Amino acid sequence: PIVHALGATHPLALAPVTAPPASVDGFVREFLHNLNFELGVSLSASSVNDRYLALAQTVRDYLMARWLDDQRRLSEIKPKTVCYLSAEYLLGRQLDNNLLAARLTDVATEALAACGVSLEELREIEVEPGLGNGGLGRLAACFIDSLATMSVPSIGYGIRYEYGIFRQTFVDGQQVEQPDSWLRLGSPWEFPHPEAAQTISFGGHTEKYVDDDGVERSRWIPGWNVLAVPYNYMVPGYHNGRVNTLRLWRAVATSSFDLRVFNSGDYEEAVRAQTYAENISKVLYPEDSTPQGKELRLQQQYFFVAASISDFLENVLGDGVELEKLPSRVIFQLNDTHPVIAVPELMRVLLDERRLDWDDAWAITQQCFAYTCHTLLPEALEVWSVDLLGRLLPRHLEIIYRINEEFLEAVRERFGDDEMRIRNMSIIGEHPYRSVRMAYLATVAGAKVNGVAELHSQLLRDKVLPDFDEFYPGKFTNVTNGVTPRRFIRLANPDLASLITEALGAGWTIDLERLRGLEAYAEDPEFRAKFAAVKASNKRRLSDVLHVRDGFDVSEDHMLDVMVKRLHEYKRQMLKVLHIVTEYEGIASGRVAASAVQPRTFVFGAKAAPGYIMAKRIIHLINAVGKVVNEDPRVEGRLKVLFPPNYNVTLAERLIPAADLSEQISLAGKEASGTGNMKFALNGALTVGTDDGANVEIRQLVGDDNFFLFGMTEPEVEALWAKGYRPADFYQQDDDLRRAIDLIASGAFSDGDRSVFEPIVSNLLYDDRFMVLADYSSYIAAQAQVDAAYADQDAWTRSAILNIARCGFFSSDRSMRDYIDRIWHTPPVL
Ligand code: GL9
Repeated sequence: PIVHALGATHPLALAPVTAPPASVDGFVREFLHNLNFELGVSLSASSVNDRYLALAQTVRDYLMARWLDDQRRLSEIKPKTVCYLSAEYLLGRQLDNNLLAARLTDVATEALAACGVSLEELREIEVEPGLGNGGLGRLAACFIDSLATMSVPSIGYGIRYEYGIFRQTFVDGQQVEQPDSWLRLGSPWEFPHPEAAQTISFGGHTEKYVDDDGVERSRWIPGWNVLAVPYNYMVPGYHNGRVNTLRLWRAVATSSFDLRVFNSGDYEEAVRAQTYAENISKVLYPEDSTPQGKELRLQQQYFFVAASISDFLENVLGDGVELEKLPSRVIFQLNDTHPVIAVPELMRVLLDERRLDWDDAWAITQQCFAYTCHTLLPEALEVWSVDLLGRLLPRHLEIIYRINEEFLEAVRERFGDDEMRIRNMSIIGEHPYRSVRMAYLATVAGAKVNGVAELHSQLLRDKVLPDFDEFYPGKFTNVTNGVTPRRFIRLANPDLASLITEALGAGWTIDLERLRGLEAYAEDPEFRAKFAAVKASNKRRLSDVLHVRDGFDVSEDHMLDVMVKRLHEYKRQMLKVLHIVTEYEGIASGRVAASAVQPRTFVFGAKAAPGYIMAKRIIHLINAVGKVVNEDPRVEGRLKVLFPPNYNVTLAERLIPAADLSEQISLAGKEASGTGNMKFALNGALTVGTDDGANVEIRQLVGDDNFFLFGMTEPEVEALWAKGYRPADFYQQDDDLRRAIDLIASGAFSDGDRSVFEPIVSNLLYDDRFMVLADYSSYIAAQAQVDAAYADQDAWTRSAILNIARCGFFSSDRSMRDYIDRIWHTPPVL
């Protein structure tokens, strides 16, 4: 039993913590209690927000006994624990997921109805915590869901940003960012523990001293510090009663901060100093794969990993554990390079605080970390100038230097004085300025290094870190990404989920390979008809949402062609635009009859990093093309371009189930994996895609007949670069391409002003780093195949079902099994 005794004598204080009765009456009682006693309002006087908050608290109450029990049990069992270190968690709305996990959806619906309250209305007012930029942050959210569902001891560590990813609006078709004040109406899912704050230091200097044993050591005399306050979130497993923890840190000023460091006897200055400290967790950096090397960002990174390591060692590990045993108790998984400063931090703790000698500390550290790389773009690999790092974390810089010295020594021993190789492998880069290469540091320190799809992991070994692969045989591995079927099928597509359950029984939600069973149903006309009806109904549902949100309507008899992901040149939204302009130009010029065009609605969703000018121009162009195409009567409404602003997890959950066609059209070798690609396929959209990232594995699984492949392969891309890529040649040689680009250049989408999109046109013709023009003709041909295939609705539906049946591999549960088997060695603890 879960007893919290503390010398208590009252029987209730000795009794186990229990959940309220999971009946309609029990739920009503708990809900009204929370409304009255936690929110201080009567039902009749309550606002929708009050009711939402009371409902959230009620759901929490049902999960609480399990959460407390799991924490107590794990502190007794002391299993090896995964500490997932991630600067981002793109969680999406919590209410529905938690209701589902706790099997409370039906009870809650009925209980609320009995109170005259609509669950649907409460669902809709939840503001999603957008604490991530895109795929990488959403992956972290899928992983913690899977770990909880699989009963794996794990803690997610991250940052509680006060402002998440910005809210995107369009003004005259151009992106304008608004702050995301997601905490404004209350945050019922979090549990702050200010009393458990950690003090995190920065700045100052180091000094040498001789310790009591006569050993010369270094110590850090920091210049200032902040408090890291933990905010705990429940991470419930699906139908298994397990509740894991996500612990996000918030920066709060210490009292000594203003007193010791910044105080000039000036009250206003002291308050300003406080603001400085609290800035650390103020806002998520909206840069997607182009780190800007800003000091505040390094502060954020160190802030959360230092707090997390200290929390694990002091609060989770338990007393009396010999540090030599640390690797049998923890694996810190580094989600990209953002948390890599954790490596010298653990070394610092072991050396300076726990007084281990270097070799022991290093031996431990090397077993406690593993590193996941999420990119291949060279500009995305983080480097910190030695200047900045040394100013903010002087002791850590010393430690990094020593790690590098010993590493390069070992490289020399192995390969001889190959200075070229030494320079290439050094953790410290010299050009254009002295800097720390965080990916190299992670690779040297990590027990394992993994990429996120087969192709990506291969390219990582062959192209990005070949010397390291040679030096560390067996260190590199692959774990292909996955997505949680709970959120992205069961919750996002309830009608499809019911249809699958009807066919296969309920087990598929936690054993996604069972979707294979749908292969037989793909041949069943009755099942196909049901599937088509679900798709149609999802389109209507999407249309309702977009109508209310943006005034858009989606026609049921249009093919729904969706490209949703961050706006980045390598992802090639521009290629999609050229396809649309080509279709439009054909009609507008009279060469193609509108009636001959397969009706299609193109949907875009994409945020651009606020400083990424070209990405913002492309957003402007998409909106401009949309306006012209949608309003031109010659098109007869057969082509529609919709670009709902502020694409986020909530919108994804509506769009993906309605999609017919999934656009995954990055230049081969650039998209590490993609995860949207998996979500679409699992919801029965067919993919038009390049041989890139996890598209490769999707195509292998679903088969060429059920996938529209186009474009150069990665080796072909390399070969074209090597021979000298001249985009203008493609423009000259392809009439359709020339007409499309000329139409954009003519000002047709900018009220005749040729200057507006001129930078896009020039970039395509004379630079085109991501080879849009080289893949254009192949893409247009693939789209013609798409049109032809869509004309046979029944065959299309069959392909869609086969996509679902064959994509069970892409469950994040499978990704977790791979991490456990190949990297973590942390079995479930039931
Ligand atoms: C990314 C890759 O670009 C994606 O291909 C990959 O699927 C995800 C998850 O592994 O990681 N790396 C990266 O920096 N982002 C990714 O999506 N960017 C964002 O999260 C915005």
